[in-house]
Amino acid sequence: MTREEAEKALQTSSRRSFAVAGLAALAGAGAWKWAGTEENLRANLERNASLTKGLVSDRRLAETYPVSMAQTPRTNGVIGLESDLDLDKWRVMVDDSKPWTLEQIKALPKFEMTTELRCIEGWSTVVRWSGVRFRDFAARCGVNPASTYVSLTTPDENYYVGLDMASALHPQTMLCSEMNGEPLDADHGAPLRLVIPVKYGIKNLKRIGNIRFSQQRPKDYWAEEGYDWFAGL
Ligand SMILES: Nc1nc2c(c(=O)[nH]1)N[C@H]1C(S)=C(S)[C@@H](COP(=O)(O)O)O[C@H]1N2
Ligand SMILES: [Mo]
Repeated sequence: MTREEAEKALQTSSRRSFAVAGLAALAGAGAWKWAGTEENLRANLERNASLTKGLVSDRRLAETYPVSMAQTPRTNGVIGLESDLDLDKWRVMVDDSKPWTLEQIKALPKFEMTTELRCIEGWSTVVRWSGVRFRDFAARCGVNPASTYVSLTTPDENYYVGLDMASALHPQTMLCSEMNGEPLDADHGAPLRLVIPVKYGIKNLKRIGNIRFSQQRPKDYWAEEGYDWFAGL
């Protein structure tokens, strides 16, 4: 499968399976109490992820390392981090209408991994990351069934990345709140950042403010400067 074919297959499949999941979700009570329907959605999300061998798949995991190798990466890139942040008022806004607190996100199943943060400028650092899988979060977001992309931005929208759905739902893509066992500091993206080891550092957006699901390829800060939109490894 070429990347183009894989992307097309993914889009068709996402639309179909999200539609099924969406209907199931409507039958349920609220986004928070999906119990049965959440299972369906998760199965659908996983089917999508495994369809995308040509792009990114569950079988193509980024390498993991022993925790003992973890180090603190340099602070690289502070676009969208310039203003002070009131952690008590901070929320992740989903599709401009559904706010999540850090506590709500951290109540999802905990996920930890030790992977390399790779900057496109040529350095990399092994880091222990803790938080939750993005797919677990997405499964509870009441996602528009037709969505094929995800956009993430800082609260001020000065830094923004776009992801294809398969990469967003990859099992190692996470909403990260801790680095090497400590809550993230401001420079590394407190209180919540994206960690996506199948992509270069540029996609690992710090200080998440907005998450939007869409059918159009979202704008992407570094793609606009000429870097590959996928920025995959
Ligand atoms: N908000 C925001 N996130 C960002 C950046 C940025 O400038 N602003 N730079 C990216 C780049 S290029 C890299 S390599 C990583 C670096 O993460 P670190 O500072 O935790 O090492 O953050 C990414 N996330
Ligand atoms: Mo980077």
